[in-house]
Amino acid sequence: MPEAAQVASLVRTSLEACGVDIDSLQGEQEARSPLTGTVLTMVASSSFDDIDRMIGEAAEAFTSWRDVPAPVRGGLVKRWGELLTEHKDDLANIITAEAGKITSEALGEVQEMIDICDFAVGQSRQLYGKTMPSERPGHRLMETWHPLGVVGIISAFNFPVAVYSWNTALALICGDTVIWKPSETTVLSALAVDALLGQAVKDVGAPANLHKLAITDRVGGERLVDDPRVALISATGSVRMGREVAPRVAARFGRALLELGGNNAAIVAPSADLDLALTGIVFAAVGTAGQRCTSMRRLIVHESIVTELTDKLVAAYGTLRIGSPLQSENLVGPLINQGSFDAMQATLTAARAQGGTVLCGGDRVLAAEAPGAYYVQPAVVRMPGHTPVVADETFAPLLYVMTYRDLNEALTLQNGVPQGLSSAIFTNDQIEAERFLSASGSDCGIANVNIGTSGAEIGGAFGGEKETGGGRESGSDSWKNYMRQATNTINYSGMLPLAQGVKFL
Ligand code: UN1
Repeated sequence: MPEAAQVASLVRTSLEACGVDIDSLQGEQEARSPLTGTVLTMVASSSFDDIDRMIGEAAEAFTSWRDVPAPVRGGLVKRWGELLTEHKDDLANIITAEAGKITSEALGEVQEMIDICDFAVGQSRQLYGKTMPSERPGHRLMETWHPLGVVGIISAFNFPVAVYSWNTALALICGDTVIWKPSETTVLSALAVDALLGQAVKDVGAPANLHKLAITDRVGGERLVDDPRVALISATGSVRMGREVAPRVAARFGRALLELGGNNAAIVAPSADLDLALTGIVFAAVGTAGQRCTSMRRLIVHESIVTELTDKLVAAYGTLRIGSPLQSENLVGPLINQGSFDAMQATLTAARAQGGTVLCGGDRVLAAEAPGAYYVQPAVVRMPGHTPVVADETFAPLLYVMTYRDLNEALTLQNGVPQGLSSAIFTNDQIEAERFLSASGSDCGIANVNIGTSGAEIGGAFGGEKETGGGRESGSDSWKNYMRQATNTINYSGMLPLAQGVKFL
């Protein structure tokens, strides 16, 4: 286990390298490391007046940024991507220390940011609108996409910077300005990334107020959510949070883009390559200590192979090294805090009470070495079916195993939860794979074949249905969320024919 002072010093060096003023790190809010459970530093939080001022300044900056040509706006994001590349290791250190991700996954998170910057730079030359044939002679009909306004981004601890960057890179090339409320648990990662964006803004001479960082709690977040000057709220987090945010934004006719909980399942069919499936399952269920929105939580296995697969799973779980995520041999870092550990324990108790059998894992480890940290053994629990506990998302490395007889039953189980983010099938039967991807197959926003549920690339749209909130972020045409669409009809006929054949005057 690393010493608390060692982690704090790594973080300070990395923050400084990213351009954060170390002397300014004081205030009333604690920044903790889940590696040790100790305080890394104190930080200042934004007052309600600060947040109000930030919204005003970002709204003002929008009035000039929206007129900058989109490919020139792309130049800012290009520079940001260069700085993220240069500081990839520094940022990964901070993410590891603050979110507990193993180094490889922390580097992967920064790579996702670099990738979305590349994507957004290309997109800045492709904000296409359609032209349509007009029904009237001498008329042209077309659509134009315009910048939207101030975008408020609320992000979660588990991807402290990547999901924010999907939103920000696209919002910036779309001509919007941004206010970011990061998770209270990962403010240092936010400070570093915001400092690099600030540097990029300076380097290309963009308006300084086009990005703002609001370090605040839920109540401060509500100020952002309720303010009519914020055109779009893009929020990532729990279903509970989404239930509060969505109606508040709707009440003022703002736009909301929600990426909420998942309860992601994989179906394993009899024809599956079990070794390939095993690797996909273990990464999806255990990666980021089961704390991804896309983490695999349910395994729906054909009854003919369940014993073979669970034996392999238990053996593979037995080889997983749990410990400091700074050491490359470890694959499982800590849970974010005691609350997560308690929630996992309560869920395990409920699962047992509902007929579940714990096949492996679930216990706390390394408590003597790191008394303030919560390292756990990832758990596999055999369930008799979809009992109530299976319907809830528990943000921990906890995988339920259930069985099925025919694919219809498997699909009913797969779709039989309130959430609809990610899903997968492991099969070598093409008919099954196509059925899974069809309209009557998986009801999730992400449906994969022979790949686990997590680890999506940025090029596709990311998000899900039902309680996951319906939003789509990142690739494909998600950029449209950050723009407003105008329909233009231009009359060059010299006459004024009315649509639908209406005669008037
Ligand atoms: C999240 O957990 O909120 O697909 C985002 C993945 C990552 C993003 C996860 N690319 O697992």
